[in-house]
Amino acid sequence: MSDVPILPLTKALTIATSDSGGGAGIQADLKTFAAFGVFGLSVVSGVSAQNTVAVTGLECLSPGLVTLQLEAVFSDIGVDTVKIGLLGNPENARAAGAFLARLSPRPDVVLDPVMVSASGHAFLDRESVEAVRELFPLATLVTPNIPEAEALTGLKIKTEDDYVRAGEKIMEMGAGQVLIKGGHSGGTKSDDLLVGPQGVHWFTVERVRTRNNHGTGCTLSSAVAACLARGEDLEGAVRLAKTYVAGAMEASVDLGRGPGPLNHFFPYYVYGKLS
Ligand code: PXL
Repeated sequence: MSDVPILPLTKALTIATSDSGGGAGIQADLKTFAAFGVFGLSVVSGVSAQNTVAVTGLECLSPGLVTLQLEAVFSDIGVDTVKIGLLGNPENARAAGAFLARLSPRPDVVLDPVMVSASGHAFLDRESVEAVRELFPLATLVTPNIPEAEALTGLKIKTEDDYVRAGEKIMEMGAGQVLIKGGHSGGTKSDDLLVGPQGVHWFTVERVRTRNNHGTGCTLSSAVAACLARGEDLEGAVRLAKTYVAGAMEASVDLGRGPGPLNHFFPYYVYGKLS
């Protein structure tokens, strides 16, 4: 008998955009699902031309094709959890929202309100941000970083109270729970705040000193979705996801001239020179 592990079959779906550089977007999401032993499904909303330095192009697929992909996946295969990443335009956000709103029962949805790439490219105009905000009532968890939470709420986030107020404001927009990610805060720790109906919970990990942060947000939200698919509760899923992202950053890859990608498979191998 082989000693390959046998896992219960769980399925996570990402609705997001392709990153030709392989570090963020759909590619990061599918790698993350695979690292957690969750079968990954993908509905592609758009295709970006990018590397570690810049985003040089982004085209969205039609909302009709987004809906057809969703129908194909849900009608035959089924989905335990959904992660929503960059949808790219209001039409595709509305198509995804309309489809998910009709599902009963609806799987848990982890929504990463992606606005800016690690290389500094602004992905969404005002109308697209508004369309993403309209998806919040469908989301079990929304995972903004500090600049995204500030853009969504109009608040400045500096103190612990600011985190709480921003999380509560995003819950008022309909999100089930909110994880404000402190990665942009500076300091030696990377503190995230989970705000939910039961109160707040801080998660702290030691900040990983690397400039390779391309795709960290995508990876965190996908890891939460994967852990939920495997039956973790939300707090447990966030804790495991944060530990996973820290490990993947420790093992990150010096690829390209800008911020490189994570090593999503660090539990299985790292890259280096053979001695
Ligand atoms: O990490 C945010 C993100 C999401 N989706 C795509 C991206 C990025 C960041 O670069 O490229 C396609």
